[in-house]
Amino acid sequence: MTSSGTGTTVVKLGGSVVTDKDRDETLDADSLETAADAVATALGSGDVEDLVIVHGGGSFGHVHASEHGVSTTDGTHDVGAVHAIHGAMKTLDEFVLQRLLERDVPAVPVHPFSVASRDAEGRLDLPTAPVETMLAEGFVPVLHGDVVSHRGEGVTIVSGDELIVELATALEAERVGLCSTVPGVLDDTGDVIERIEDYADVEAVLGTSESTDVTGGMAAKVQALLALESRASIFGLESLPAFFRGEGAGTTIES
Ligand code: IP8
Repeated sequence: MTSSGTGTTVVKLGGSVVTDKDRDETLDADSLETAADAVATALGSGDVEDLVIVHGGGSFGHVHASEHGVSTTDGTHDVGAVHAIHGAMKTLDEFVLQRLLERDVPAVPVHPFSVASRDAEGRLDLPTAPVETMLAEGFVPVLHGDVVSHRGEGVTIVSGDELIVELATALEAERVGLCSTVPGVLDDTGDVIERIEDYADVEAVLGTSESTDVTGGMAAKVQALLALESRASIFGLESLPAFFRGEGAGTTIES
């Protein structure tokens, strides 16, 4: 499912990287610029050819989702809530796209709310033909955590972590990365855990995120990446260039 020699790379820029998670609807402009620089360099050097970017919600989506009591399982039929959450994510997405376009990255938006849905059991259906065609035509699709129509629930939240799992599987991605504000998954002494093969080995040290995060913090991210067939990594922003070059970065997650 790729048009290039390096395979498809799927990377998520965590909401905690691109936003200030502790201040409502506030961008972390410096970090976003750094991430956008790394993307532009990776594409310019040929280290990465087919690239899909996903970004999280941070202080944009999560604040509204939690205000309206919406999670990945608890939905709402309140159309005002739908617009508040989706609108905040579109605003954040515009900032992300703008920074990429300024660096000549051919980034194009894909809003999951418009294409994805959940069935009554909560299973996500994300049609990926548009993303595949965008890649084949030389674009860099940019998706984001969003609201998603959910049979029997109205809308619920779809996290960027769920999206990277769906995309990585459907696109048979070579490299899957989750860029976070921490240098990897940390143990209880603050050291980066180099490799995780089984969730049970790290359950005790993961804890819960301190900021408002309706999709579950680091524990959910590790579980989502363990569900992948391919090798994934969680790393800090400083390791994003190394990840794009195909070098080891942060914590490798492979079951
Ligand atoms: O930050 C959640 O995406 P995440 C997006 O990847 C919303 O968990 C709308 C809360």
